[in-house]
Amino acid sequence: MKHQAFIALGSNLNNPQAQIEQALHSIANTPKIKLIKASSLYKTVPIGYDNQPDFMNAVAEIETELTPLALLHAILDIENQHGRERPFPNAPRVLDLDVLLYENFVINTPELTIPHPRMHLRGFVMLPLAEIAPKINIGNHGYADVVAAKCDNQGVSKP
Ligand code: PH2
Ligand code: MG
Ligand code: MG
Repeated sequence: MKHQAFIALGSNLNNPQAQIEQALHSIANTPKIKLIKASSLYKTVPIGYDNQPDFMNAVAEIETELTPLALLHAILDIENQHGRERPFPNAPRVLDLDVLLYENFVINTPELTIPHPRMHLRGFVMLPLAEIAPKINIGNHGYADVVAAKCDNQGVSKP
């Protein structure tokens, strides 16, 4: 069975644009994942922990035969291939890949929460998502384009 899912990509270390572009290739080359669409790259101000470089962010639509947990493990492998380290929460990173949505599944486990619990508040997620899937539903928050319009004033711009 093929499942539609959306992945958020973020980087603010070691040539963020190249990190995101390479990660999109890695996603496309992962068995049981087909890359359907990638958003533009967005330059974004850091949210949560301010004292770090600006980010590049994007969102990808995929089709996958992986379960949600297997998909999570596949993207964590890609993060690790890029040398991801986790010194503290919201620390600067070479690559962050998050599962945003997996069909309309609602999953609440210690390892994985879908829809991503903060996505509807984050311009750096919602603007790229609304670019490629304006009418996708964000859990019970409504359409991506409507949610994105509410969080557009967060230092998100095209580079
Ligand atoms: N990721 C975070 C926290 N803050 N800010 C921006 N602009 N972009 C991100 O990808 C990001 C963030 C946690 O994953
Ligand atoms: Mg994240
Ligand atoms: Mg993450």
